[in-house]
Amino acid sequence: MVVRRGPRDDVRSSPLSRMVRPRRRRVGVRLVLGLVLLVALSGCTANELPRLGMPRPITEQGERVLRLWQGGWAALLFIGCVVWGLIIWCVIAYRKRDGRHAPQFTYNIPIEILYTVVPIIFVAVFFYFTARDEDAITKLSANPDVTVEVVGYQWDWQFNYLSGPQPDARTIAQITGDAAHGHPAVLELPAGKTVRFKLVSPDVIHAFWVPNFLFKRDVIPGRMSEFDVHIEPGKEGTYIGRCTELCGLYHDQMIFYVKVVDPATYQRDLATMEAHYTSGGA
Ligand SMILES: [Cu+2]
Repeated sequence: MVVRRGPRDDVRSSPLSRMVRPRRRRVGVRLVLGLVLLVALSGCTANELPRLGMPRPITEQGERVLRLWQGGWAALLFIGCVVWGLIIWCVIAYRKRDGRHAPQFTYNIPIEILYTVVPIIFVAVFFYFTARDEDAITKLSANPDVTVEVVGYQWDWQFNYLSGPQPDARTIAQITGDAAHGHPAVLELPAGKTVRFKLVSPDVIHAFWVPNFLFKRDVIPGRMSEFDVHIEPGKEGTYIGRCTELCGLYHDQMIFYVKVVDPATYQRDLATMEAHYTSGGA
C-alpha cells in the first residue's frame, strides 16, 4: 500500500522545520525573560505587584482608592485580552492562503451598533464606580476625632491642631517645619481615628500629598478645602508627605512627615505640645 504524503507532511518533517522548533522555544524563553526584566525595571517587587505601583494604603479611603485602581486594571486587562484574542484569531484564521480572501462585510448594521454600544457601556460602568468611590472618599464625617489646619506656604508647612472641626475652633497646638535646615514638620496622628484636614495657603497654590493616603489635594489661597481620612488601626509608622504643585524656587524643600502612633501616645504627646504652645513656644 502506498501512502501519499501531502505537502504539509513534507514541511513538518523537513530539516527546515526541525531547525524552526528549537528557534520557537528560544523565542518563548526570550519573551518570558523580557517580561521578568520589564517587571524588574518597573521597580515593582513581588509584594508590590498586586498593588500595581500604588503605595501601601494606611487609611480606609486609601483602601477604597486601591480597590478602584485594581478593579479598573482587571477590567481593562479583560477587555485587552478579548481584543488581542480577536486580533490574533483574525490574523491566524484569515492569513493569506491559496489566494482566498476573508469574507468582506460592509454596512453591517448589527456589528456597527455593537461596537458603538459596548464602549458606551464600558465608559458608563467606569464612570459609575469612579463617582461612587469619589463620593465616599470626599465625604466628611459628622464628628472627626482630630482636626488639623494645614498651612502650605513658600516653602514649608505649618500644622495647627484645632479644638474641633467648627469654623470658630481655636488652635491648641502648632508645628512649624524648617525643612530648609533639615527639620521638616512632623505631624503626629493617632491610629484608628478619623482626622479632618483643613487646607489653607497665604501665598500661592501648593498641593498636600501623603503617598500612603493615596490622596492629594490642592492648597489654594483664599479658599479653605477640607477632607477626612480614617487611619486604620495597626498602621503605626512614619510616612513622608510632599507638595506636588510647582510653587516656586524651593518647591522641592516642601516635605513633611506624618507619624502615626497609638492613641495613648498621641494623647500624651498632644498634651505636651499643647502646654508648649500655650506657654508661647511653637
Ligand atoms: Cu509647594
